[in-house]
Amino acid sequence: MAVEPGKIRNVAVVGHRGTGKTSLVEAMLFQGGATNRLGTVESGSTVSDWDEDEQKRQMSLAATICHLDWQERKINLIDTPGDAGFQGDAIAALRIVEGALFAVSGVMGVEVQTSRQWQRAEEHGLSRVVFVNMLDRERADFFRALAALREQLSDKCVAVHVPIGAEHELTGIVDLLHMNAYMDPGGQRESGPTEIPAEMQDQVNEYREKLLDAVVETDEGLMERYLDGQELSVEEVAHALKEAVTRGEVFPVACGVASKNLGTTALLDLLAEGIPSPADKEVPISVDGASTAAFVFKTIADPFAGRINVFRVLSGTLNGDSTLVNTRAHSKERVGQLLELQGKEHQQTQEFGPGDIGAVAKLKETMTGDLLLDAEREVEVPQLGFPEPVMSFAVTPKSKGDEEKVATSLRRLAEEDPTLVLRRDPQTGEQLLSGLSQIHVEVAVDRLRRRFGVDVDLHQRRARRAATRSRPAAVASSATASSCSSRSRGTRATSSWTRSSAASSRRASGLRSTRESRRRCSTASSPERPCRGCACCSSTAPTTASTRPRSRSRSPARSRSRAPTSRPIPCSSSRSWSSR
Ligand SMILES: Nc1nc2c(ncn2[C@@H]2O[C@H](COP(=O)(O)OP(=O)(O)OP(=O)(O)O)[C@@H](O)[C@H]2O)c(=O)[nH]1
Ligand SMILES: [Mg+2]
Repeated sequence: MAVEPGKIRNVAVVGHRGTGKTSLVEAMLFQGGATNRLGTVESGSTVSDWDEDEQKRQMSLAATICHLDWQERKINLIDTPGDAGFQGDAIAALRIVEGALFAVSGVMGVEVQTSRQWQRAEEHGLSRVVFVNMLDRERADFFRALAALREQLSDKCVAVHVPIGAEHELTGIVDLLHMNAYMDPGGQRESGPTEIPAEMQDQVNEYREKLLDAVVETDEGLMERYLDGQELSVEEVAHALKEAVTRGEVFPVACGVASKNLGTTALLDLLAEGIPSPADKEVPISVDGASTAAFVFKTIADPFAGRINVFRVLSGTLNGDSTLVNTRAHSKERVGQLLELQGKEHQQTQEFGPGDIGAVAKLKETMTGDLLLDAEREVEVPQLGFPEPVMSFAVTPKSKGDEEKVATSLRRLAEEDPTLVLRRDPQTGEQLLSGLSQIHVEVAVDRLRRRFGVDVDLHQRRARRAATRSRPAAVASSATASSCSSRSRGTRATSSWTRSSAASSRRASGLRSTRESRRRCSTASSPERPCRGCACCSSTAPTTASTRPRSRSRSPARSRSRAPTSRPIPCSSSRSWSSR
């Protein structure tokens, strides 16, 4: 039986790297009874970080879909990676949910990715809840974090919980909405609510008043009664809060300690009561006229099960054993068995109703970003707006004859992660792998070996012999070789690396000198006023980031990714790339 849309809550768990998103999802699954023990990131036992690479690096590298039942609602949680190199999955997740749960460190407060994702959630009009985590850590301060949220994200951020104690002396939290307290369960299941400690009464009253002020401001009827001095019931306030959260007029701020499962009950109550269901909010991607429509926001390349597509049902009910049309490929897709995901576990199911999140294996052509409809229709396929890759490396197989296998496996990985781009350089003939960061590309190489049994080496790209202005030799030769770490700093570092390596490759290959080429060239008069691309100059000109002709069609991000050189990568660890 499909779950009614009014009983579904779709929540993307987002935030800066290492703020405890995976631990928080783990705690919610545990508290909701979906699991029997509280796994930890350190021991690699969480539901979300099930991938070997994630466990090895102790960070999420891809979105994981989980679900639990709470207050007779089905809460779909999408745990997303916080690292900027893996932001593709967070971007896609934010596109298909009604609500975003922001994990924020109680020590660090608002960080770069927090602000970026907040901005994205704002663009999509998502309801937002914040969880200030890690309050047991030294220098953690809930009230400082709250002030930073109000100052840097929105002054509509308002506390719905406050901590009891601080740092190592944190003993629980107070739920200001229901006016009760939860004590630290020390990693066990949280037990029922208890009385608010008497010594906290003044502080609790102060923050409860701030909460009521924020809520009644969004509801005129309630405001009048509040100003008349009438007592408002918990249900009334909760209802008004939910309406305000749905409309984006209040952003509730919860708190706790994910790794100890403190604050999870109150958070789950808040998600169930505060985040709107698919029935209460406009569908994130509307498809006119389709009775059944689903949007694929994630593709998993499983070496055994093949391609698994994860979708959000936009309208209608998706049944197993049915046929749908892929609007991009204009092809029919036979839907076989439907799957409900819980981390890496798949459970077979018959159907998914409107608003629900599910998965399907073995579709022929469907990938991330595709729309599946009941019948062929002219519709605009929504764009997810993934960032362009900023780093490119040449990949070569360790074993001769593996070229085709490498290309096929990399294509499978790129299907799974659209921010990973594979292409062949038409000039050098090299197979290039581009990603959002060095670690992004490293992880892809690790996955090639582990999932597909292919070992590859990564190299800097060879110099391209593009038609460019020549560069004064003095500049090129004076550049010093840069290190791997300086390259990773960005555009400027990449340019200096490019200059030095292009110059050295020119020397090494015995190319004609700039003087010689000028003699043959009728257009260039001096190195300071170089030729703009005749054949003789282009063959001698070092191809640098600063001298490369600008292509209008190319985005700045793509331009930055070009770092031509023939050197092997001076990797920070100097270990073989393929042995990691
Ligand atoms: N002391 C303390 N540690 C925590 C808490 N929550 C998480 N941690 C630890 O913080 C580290 C990062 O936690 P994760 O759950 O992996 O954080 P994340 O946000 O999922 O990280 P990414 O997926 O890499 O963005 C792990 O070592 C956790 O055990 C907490 O409330 N208190
Ligand atoms: Mg994580």
